[in-house]
Amino acid sequence: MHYSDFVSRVDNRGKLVVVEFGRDGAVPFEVRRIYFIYGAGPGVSRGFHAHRNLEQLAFTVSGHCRVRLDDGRNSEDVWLNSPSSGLRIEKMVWHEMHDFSEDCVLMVLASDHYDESDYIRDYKEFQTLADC
Ligand code: T46
Repeated sequence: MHYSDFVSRVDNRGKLVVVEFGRDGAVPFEVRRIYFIYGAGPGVSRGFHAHRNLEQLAFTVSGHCRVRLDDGRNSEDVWLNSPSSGLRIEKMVWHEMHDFSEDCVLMVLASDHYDESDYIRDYKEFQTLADC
């Protein structure tokens, strides 16, 4: 499991989280796209795919959700619940997002532009390509 911790400035006015690209190593790739997922709410699940080449870093700006990561051999569930800690979603890792809180805003930094051909949305195909 790979997390990137962002610099967090805390004082009596609240918290300020800094994500600086290409400086502190917290984002281990060049960011070419940012997207947000929100309004998912309880009972909704998303994802269910792997990426052939895309590298991503996901964190919750607010709320929480559970992410299942599966490399074809092992799977692990982790909770995303902090704006100051990003979860690395590496290429060729099957991922699913579950248990969104109603206030969840999931922000994802991605290493490339949107390209549907980069998605593997069939689990059996993923397992074959992951050489399991
Ligand atoms: C991922 C997880 C964490 C676009 O047109 N542009 C975009 O940049 C993205 C991300 C999506 N879309 C379109 C494709 C679909 O028609 O938006 C629609 C919903 O996308 P999708 O069903 O793939 O959403 P999720 O939540 O299942 O997956 C998303 C990302 O697509 C994916 O790359 O890793 O979040």
